[in-house]
Amino acid sequence: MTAPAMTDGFHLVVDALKLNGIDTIYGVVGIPVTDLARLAQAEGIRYFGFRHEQSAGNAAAIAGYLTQKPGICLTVSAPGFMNGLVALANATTNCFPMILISGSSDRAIVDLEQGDYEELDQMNAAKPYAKAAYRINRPQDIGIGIARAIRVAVSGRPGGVYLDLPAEVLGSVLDMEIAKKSLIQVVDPAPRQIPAPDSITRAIDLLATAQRPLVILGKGAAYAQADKEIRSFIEATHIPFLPMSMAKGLLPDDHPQSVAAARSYAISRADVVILIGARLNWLLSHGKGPLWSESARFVQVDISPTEMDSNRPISAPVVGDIKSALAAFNAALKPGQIKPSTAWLDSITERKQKNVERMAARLNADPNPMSFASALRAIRNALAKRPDVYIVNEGANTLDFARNIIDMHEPRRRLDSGTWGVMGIGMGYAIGAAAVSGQPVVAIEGDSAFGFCGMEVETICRYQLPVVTIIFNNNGIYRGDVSSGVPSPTGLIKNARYDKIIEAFGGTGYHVTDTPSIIKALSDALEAGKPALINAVIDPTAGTESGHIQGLNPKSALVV
Ligand code: ADP
Ligand code: TPW
Ligand code: MG
Repeated sequence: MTAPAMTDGFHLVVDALKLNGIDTIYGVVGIPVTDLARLAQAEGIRYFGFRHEQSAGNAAAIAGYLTQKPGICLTVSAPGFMNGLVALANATTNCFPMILISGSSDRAIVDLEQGDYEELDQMNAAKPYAKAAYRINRPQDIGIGIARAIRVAVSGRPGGVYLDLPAEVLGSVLDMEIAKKSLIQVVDPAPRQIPAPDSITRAIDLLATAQRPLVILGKGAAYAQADKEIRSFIEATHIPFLPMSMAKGLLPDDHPQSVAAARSYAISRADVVILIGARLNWLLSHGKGPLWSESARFVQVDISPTEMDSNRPISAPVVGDIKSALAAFNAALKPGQIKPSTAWLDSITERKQKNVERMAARLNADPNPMSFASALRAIRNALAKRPDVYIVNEGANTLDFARNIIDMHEPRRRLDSGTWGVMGIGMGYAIGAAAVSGQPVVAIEGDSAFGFCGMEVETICRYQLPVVTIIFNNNGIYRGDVSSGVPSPTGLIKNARYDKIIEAFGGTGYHVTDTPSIIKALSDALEAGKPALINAVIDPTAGTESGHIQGLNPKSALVV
């Protein structure tokens, strides 16, 4: 009799991922996952090795956002896992589907705190920061563990899932026949969630009473890939729309119904607001005054039932997935049933014009050194014919100005600091976006923001990704140091040459001090389609403390 064919935990993890269509892993290797990454690569899964787990996790998260499939991040035990945990928590906060798979040390030793190599109770550490955290304790459970992780990550409100893989499980062997039967190919892991028909009627009835309706599109709407349904609802009803930062491009920013240029005017005067995949969190002032009117009433379309009434009463909750919900709206709408008043539409047009004219002076100025606005105008011009380019953006002033100045024309092309306003997502998001799309990426980075993830420039060069990083170099967090002497808490080194960093890895560096040079550098870099970094010198006095959210700094009653 011949011995039964055997397999092991390493093979089962790779088989389970492949069976579920997962084709890419972002990670940092070491004990006990090095062979797992090697095997995955040998079996045809793309592996991107990073310099820090946080960036690997950010790449996985944004890949999840762009593809509706969970992005996979692979880390080693304890410190590697902890480095990845920030990205997992950020993914959960932003509703991006990802799975952090981490190797872990010997359970028996970890649980008695006997001091193993890289000892940590990782599953319990991950729990508060993830949508779910699981541990696979036996090789025959690898299939079900991965199936559960995938389903949790993408169903309902997407989020981050932690999956703990003890070293022992990876090395365990299992009879091939038993192993084969243990794998699961998930069927319809993010099923449509069709809203109740009466919730659609209630919402349309409320919108039909509105004189001054407003649509707010959030990144949940972008994630849902319901671009056609959303556009036809907005165009059929003529309701003005406001995109949240990452929803820009869902309809083009130059669409006549966009009210981005009259944001506070529209928000403060709207009588019925329909939120589509956007939460009434700090980014929308919690739906409260002084920005919002006390009498405004809300329709909210969201997959998460408990999002309703979280900040303000929602008169017409529509719980379901956005694609199904918008299709239901479109099917139920009668022509002319929802009709914004002409006075409302005219007043918005007028306000938009005024604001655009007011902005024009700042935008058209060409100061030396460059301001945020002048540098961004140059970038906007260089990108004018490239709607395919992904924009990654972080910083304070760099983020606020870029969000307003760089128009988006395609859905899901703008990726930024998001719900947490977190710094350090830039290079990870850029790599993830380039990896899943194969399209060029331009990362517009504050000099401080870049510092959180800058070493990933080596990763970009190693994989020859078409990523152009532009550093808005104002010598600091918000502003540069004005005096010399002891560096201030916000100051960074003066006149740093970030362009030299990429040259160390064979990429192309540009050092630019005026707007024609930015346009040329960016156009050349995009044309080349190779890794490049543009060090753009910005007036160190141009920024403001905390950018547009200065008011969130606590103020002491003692300070006048
Ligand atoms: P923004 O920051 O752009 O305002 P948020 O991240 O606050 O957006 O809100 C996104 C919302 O979208 C979340 O409440 C989430 O539950 C919801 N969401 C995500 N995917 C879907 C979907 N497919 N259908 C419906 N709602 C979704
Ligand atoms: C993980 C706090 C918010 S914005 C910012 C920091 C450090 C950097 C702003 O400077 P930058 O941009 O990038 O040079 P600019 O154009 O204004 O000069 N740690 C984390 N996240 C956040 N948000 C911070 C710190 C912060
Ligand atoms: Mg700065």
